[in-house]
Amino acid sequence: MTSSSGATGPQVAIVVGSANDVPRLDEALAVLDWFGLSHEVHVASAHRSPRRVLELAEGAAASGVRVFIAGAGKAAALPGAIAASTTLPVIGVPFSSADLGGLDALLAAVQMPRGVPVATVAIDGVANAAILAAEICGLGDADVTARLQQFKAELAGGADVMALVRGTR
Ligand code: AIR
Repeated sequence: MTSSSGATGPQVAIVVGSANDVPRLDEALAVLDWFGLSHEVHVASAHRSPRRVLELAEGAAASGVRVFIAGAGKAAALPGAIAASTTLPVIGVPFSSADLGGLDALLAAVQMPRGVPVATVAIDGVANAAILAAEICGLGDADVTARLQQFKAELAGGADVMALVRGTR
């Protein structure tokens, strides 16, 4: 997918730690589509495929990516590993798991050392991650800003976020 700037990369690069995480992204993809933001999903693990993570992080800005969404469960080093190697903002999504309910991933994503921030959303908060990505992209894009204004007005009018973006209300 190409970005509106004509660069080769998407506006939003999404990275998850396992192919098993991909189905969790459903709400995020629907939100990004509603905002008209191009996106790509990559599977790369900070522990299993660290070189791939580095490659994605280092190559993104030059390809036109504006923001990362990085989701992982358990010992979720992925958002921080990406943030370590890019100047782009990174939104972390801690995924829940059966053992510790996602608290492990939440703490791993949110407790970043000074100097390497990750904007961490709630456990499994993929829709908010996508909305935050739209807000970041909207800083330099009047079309996205207009869509955000519409979005806020719909929320104030009582709209359900996912019903709104899926066009089912
Ligand atoms: N994970 C993968 N590499 C490092 C981490 N923390 C995470 C994945 C997934 C969980 O471990 O993001 O949520 C379990 O992965 P899997 O592939 O065993 O199902």
